[in-house]
Amino acid sequence: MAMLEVWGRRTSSNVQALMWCIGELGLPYNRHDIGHRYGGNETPEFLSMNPNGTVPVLQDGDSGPLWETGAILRYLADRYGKDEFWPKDYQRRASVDKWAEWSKLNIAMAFTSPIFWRVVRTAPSKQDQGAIDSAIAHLDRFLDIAETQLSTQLFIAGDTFTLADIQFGHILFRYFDIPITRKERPNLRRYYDALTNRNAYREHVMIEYEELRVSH
Ligand SMILES: N[C@@H](CCC(=O)N[C@@H](CS)C(=O)NCC(=O)O)C(=O)O
Repeated sequence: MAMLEVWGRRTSSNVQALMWCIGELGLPYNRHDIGHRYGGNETPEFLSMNPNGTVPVLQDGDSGPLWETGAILRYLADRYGKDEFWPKDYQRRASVDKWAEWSKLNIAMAFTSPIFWRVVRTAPSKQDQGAIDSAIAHLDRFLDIAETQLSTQLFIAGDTFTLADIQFGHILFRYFDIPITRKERPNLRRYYDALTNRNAYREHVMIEYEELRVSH
């Protein structure tokens, strides 16, 4: 098996989703620090791999470079995932994919810029508490759906750990770590606590983010 090449800093939430997936699948990789304080994502070489200038980018052997985290995760799952992680049966797979897509759009994207950026990556003097509160209310609606889902099953798409858990769970470390108002959700908390016992989650997601903080 070829070594996966990954471009992207470990503090990027999208890189974290990818690295967590790589860790869960037990794949060999070589990661290059790119983006934010490391720069390197606007060079002609990098832009020729990803014209968006964003991380992560993945290259697997002599395949072309891949970007868009959701597409990369599906590629890895198709190629290396076991059936319980990413079912071969197209209907079961679509059911997992439904929750993966839902998580990316309604959980990860509703958390990272609207909440995490406003709380951690904005100077306290410039923070807009009204905007933060509205973003939390928006996310809450979807976390309530997850809470209901997790009240009858162990993971977000069923009783086994799937690709949907990567898309759903990768922002939960930051969600539970930053100083925001959180509704009591015992099933979500139980789910998150279980994630924190997974080695790949601890290694690739539970990463200190002080270097991203804007303090003034
Ligand atoms: N839709 C893209 C978004 C990629 C993205 O915005 N990546 C951020 C990090 S999470 C980035 O490259 N930021 C610029 C930087 O790190 O310098 C994906 O899901 O991969």
